[in-house]
Amino acid sequence: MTTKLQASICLLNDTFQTYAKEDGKQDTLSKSEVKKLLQQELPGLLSESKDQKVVDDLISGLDIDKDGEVDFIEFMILVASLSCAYRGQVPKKRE
Ligand SMILES: [Ca+2]
Repeated sequence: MTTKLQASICLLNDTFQTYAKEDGKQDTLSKSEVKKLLQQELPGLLSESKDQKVVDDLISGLDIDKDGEVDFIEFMILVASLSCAYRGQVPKKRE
């Protein structure tokens, strides 16, 4: 039997994989792949901002190590942040 949490983890992996593989590089999302993923899977996130610069900044912000791609860990940081925001919780700043 698969639990709901296990199914959720599989879905997160599948979602990342679906968009990451579009350009042939399976382990990372390019900027355009990130944009497509956000538009299709989190439509509210981008539609709230009509300002292209805000959208670009959001996508750039996901690329924490600034290598020009969003890897699975960077994607999961977005998912974790959104999950916390959904609960109305802001992660504590670590010293
Ligand atoms: Ca990166």
